[in-house]
Amino acid sequence: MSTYLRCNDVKSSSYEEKEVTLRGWIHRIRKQKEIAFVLLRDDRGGVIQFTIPSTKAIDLTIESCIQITGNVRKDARAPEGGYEIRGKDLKIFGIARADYPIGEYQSEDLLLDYRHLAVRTRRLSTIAKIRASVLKFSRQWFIENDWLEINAPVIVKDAVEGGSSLFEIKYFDRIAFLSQSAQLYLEAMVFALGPVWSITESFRAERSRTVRHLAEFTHLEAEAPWMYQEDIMKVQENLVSFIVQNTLSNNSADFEFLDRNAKELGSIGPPFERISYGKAVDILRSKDFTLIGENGTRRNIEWGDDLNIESEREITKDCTKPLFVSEFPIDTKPFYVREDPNKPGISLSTDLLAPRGFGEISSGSERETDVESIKSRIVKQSLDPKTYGWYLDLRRYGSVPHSGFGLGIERLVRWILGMEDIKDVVLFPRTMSRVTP
Ligand code: AMO
Repeated sequence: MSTYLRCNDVKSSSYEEKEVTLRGWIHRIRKQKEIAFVLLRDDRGGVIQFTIPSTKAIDLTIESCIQITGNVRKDARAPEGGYEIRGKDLKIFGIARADYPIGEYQSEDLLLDYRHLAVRTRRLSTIAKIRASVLKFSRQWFIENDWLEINAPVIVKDAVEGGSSLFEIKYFDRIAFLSQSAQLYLEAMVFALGPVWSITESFRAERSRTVRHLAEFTHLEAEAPWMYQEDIMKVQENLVSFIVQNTLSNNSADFEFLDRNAKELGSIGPPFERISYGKAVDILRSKDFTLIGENGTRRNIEWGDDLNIESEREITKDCTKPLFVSEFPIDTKPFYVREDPNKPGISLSTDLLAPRGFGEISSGSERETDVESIKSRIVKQSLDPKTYGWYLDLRRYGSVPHSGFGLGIERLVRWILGMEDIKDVVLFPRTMSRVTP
């Protein structure tokens, strides 16, 4: 355990002229005849300049790992906060080879190839800190509201979100799949534990190369008994608002570093706006919004079409707050979604769209409780009802009205940071074309 100070700790008058010891890596180095100016980066991405006689700096290279002891001095010329350290003792833990592959200007592809090193850049480590806060405040919200955290298996036999995006794996002498969603297991647990939630990696073999699709993503999911559509919408708007507001105040320096103007986010709070799917389609039609049809020509969007990335962007581009879209046609939704008993053909489900064009971040619904309806929808969706025997048992033995949702952590962080490409907000992205490092 290190009890060493970090760079930002010592940038204050209380450390002026005091001796301190810091550990980290060489972020930048400029060797002059007598003195070397070194920017040290600590293990939380903070930086401070130290000086050292050039004779002691001969071996030092970018990314060498060192410990420096010296006196803190206030100097307006020092970069990153106006304090520097006059180095006295230097200890070297690991000299980096001189051919460190990441310089100041690099192509996106190279940065992805060297992601194991690029995670040391201040941009990526700052994003990772914000992501950590998003996870921390998610957990805090659930704890404060008395939801119980559970863990679901990732190796499964059943499709939750359709068969076409399943990753198949060899499981001893059988075939199994990587889970698309923990939902069915959360549903099983509401009978035993009431409101439950989980954070699990989910996997989707979607052949879509878009700025918001990953093959592996971090999935926050929640499920609760005796909750109906309106209740589960409230959970989502309260949770998202709590995460946004706490992350904003906890990480204000990080938002500043990333140049993210967070003013608009400051006003995010419940209630979120709501529109029906039908209204969304009407809005898109009134804007002459078109989709690419089967033969490659463009056609108007019609009732029954899915809302794709472009349509969600069009609907939310002028919004400042997240927006719920509800009342989707039941045929566009998976087998577990409940049909509105008062509106045949309409589902009791919602998608939560982030504003300013960022689109879907979460999806939720009331769950179908009738065993026969689920069975026939499973068949209709070309899935094998035999696989779902255990799931159908949940409806056979004390079925309970319940609702839940799934929220993509990367989609949420992408919106909070206003970043176009989802790959930027995950440390080691998995996409159709990338499975290393
Ligand atoms: P859905 O498939 O809409 O619903 O997923 C829920 C949320 O997960 C995120 N997400 C993704 N993020 C990155 N890359 C992907 N390929 C990807 N796919 C989905 C999105 C999305 O809103 N079981 C249901 C939810 C429920 O009803 O409980 C489900 O998984 O943010």
